[in-house]
Amino acid sequence: KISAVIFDLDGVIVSTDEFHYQAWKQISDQEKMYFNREINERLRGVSRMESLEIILSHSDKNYSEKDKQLLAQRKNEVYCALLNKLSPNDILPGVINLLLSLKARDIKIAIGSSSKNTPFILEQIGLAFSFNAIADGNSITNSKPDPEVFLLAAEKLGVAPEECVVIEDAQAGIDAAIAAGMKAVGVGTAASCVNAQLTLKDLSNLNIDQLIEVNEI
Ligand code: B16
Ligand code: MG
Repeated sequence: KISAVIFDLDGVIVSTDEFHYQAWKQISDQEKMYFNREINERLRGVSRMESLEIILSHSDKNYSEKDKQLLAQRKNEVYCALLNKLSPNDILPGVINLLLSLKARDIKIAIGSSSKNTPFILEQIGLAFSFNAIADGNSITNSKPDPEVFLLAAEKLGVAPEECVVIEDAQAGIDAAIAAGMKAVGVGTAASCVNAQLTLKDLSNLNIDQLIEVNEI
């Protein structure tokens, strides 16, 4: 039985992943740190500070804890300025249709995101009041691949983890879903992920019967 679908935010509902790349690239260039799109792929679903540590592992720079906090803060300022441009037009293909058909079938919907900017992003794209529960980077201590964010979403919904399907674009997120005892659908770049029960380019062709099948695997 499927009672809920938990959506990742960045890379599933909206392509803020490109803004993350641009913001980290700007900070890396200013700091003369090495950064490219390949490293950026490893930041998907990972928290802000852990993302910075991954970038720093490719550089010979040494920063104090306080300097790292300042770098992460600067990155977030650049990122939030980019988020100002977001609008409902940026919602990815298939998302609205899927949300509406889940609601029509009385299947609950939640957000499970590592991002501390989740409330701002949802407001920008006009979906602030669309979900039954929101679990995000502000309410967890361990980020993906730890299952905490998805378990919190299920708890807030009052639904058992095994009755939830997670939709994710990141390997870390798919691992988190499996660790939570849930099923996972991979979209976008995660579509090459072997652990997901179903992989898709985007959500435009996903129907609820497919999700029910995923949950029965
Ligand atoms: P913030 P998701 C994640 O969101 C992003 O994929 C990841 O790249 C980012 O570092 C993380 O949120 C933290 O974001 O700096 O806004 O708190 O994919 O879990 O929705
Ligand atoms: Mg994501």
